[in-house]
Amino acid sequence: MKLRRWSGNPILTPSPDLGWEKEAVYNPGAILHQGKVHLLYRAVGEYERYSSRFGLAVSRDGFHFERVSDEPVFEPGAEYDKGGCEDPRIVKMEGEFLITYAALPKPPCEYGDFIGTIRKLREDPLHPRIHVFSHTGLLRSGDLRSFRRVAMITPPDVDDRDGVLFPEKVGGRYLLLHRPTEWTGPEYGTERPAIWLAGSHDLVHWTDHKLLLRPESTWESLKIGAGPPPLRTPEGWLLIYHGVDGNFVYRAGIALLDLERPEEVIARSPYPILEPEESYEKVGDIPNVVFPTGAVVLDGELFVYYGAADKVCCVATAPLEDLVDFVLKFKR
Ligand code: M1P
Repeated sequence: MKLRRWSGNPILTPSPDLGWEKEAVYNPGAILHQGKVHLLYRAVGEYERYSSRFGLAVSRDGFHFERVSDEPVFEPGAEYDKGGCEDPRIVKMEGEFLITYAALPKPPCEYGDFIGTIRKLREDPLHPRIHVFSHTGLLRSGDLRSFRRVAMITPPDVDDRDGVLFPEKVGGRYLLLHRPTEWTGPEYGTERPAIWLAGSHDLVHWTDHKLLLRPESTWESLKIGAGPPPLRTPEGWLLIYHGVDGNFVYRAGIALLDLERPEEVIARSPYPILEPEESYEKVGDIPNVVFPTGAVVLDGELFVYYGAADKVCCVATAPLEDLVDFVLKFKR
């Protein structure tokens, strides 16, 4: 089973009038709030530093979005995110929004020539990428327009992004999915960067790290990372994630986790549910990328929001029940 792209994709493209987002808008967090889908999107205004910030757009139907402001709603500022703020994921707990994001202590330009790499990738999609060091940061917000930094919540010495909170406590603890790049090798039980699960009582101190999913199929052989926050369904937590293959193609996969014991994987599809096919997914700043980061359910239909080719925001949908039935075909 595949997600169905909206025929009107992309839903958000860079605005040439807004200097801070004129080059790329992608990898958006999503949540339903006051009857509207809110998209907190990553924005890039120039390629020299390639530093990202967040903008906000809203929609009543999940397809047609309008920007809330001409200004970014959140920008780099702390020691641990002064190089950039990327790939937000949103949950609402105890009456407040909690946002995890990739926090860059140094901007991408300090790791290499980003604009040069983008130019070369247009000719050769296998051209080596620039790897940028990041942590997972946590924000609180009451309205998604103003934010308060809580902490950096992954270990300071580890490159660790794709930090994603569960939308509710499980077994009395907050739960976090994350992807520590260096936790590979026989002592970690995974040869490639994988999705780990951790628990916390205060959202700041995270312990009990467990390997949850490691790359298995060829299409995810290089690394995997969590996508939108897991969705509660009667059958289990539905987790959409991204997988990267040896040719740097990014696809979306799906798994189902036990509701009370999410460290137990009930089912996992060996097939991706979305892969780059359309020109806006194949050609952009980074070619061949679909990168899901947000999901909402409207009248039983799952809307998955994703970044395409690190350039634009898109949406693809599926009946939630059908997706659960699909993944249950691949029980563990
Ligand atoms: O360029 C594609 C993606 O590459 C990285 O993804 P991952 O989380 O797998 O390391 C990130 O830089 C992501 O933002 C980007 O879309």
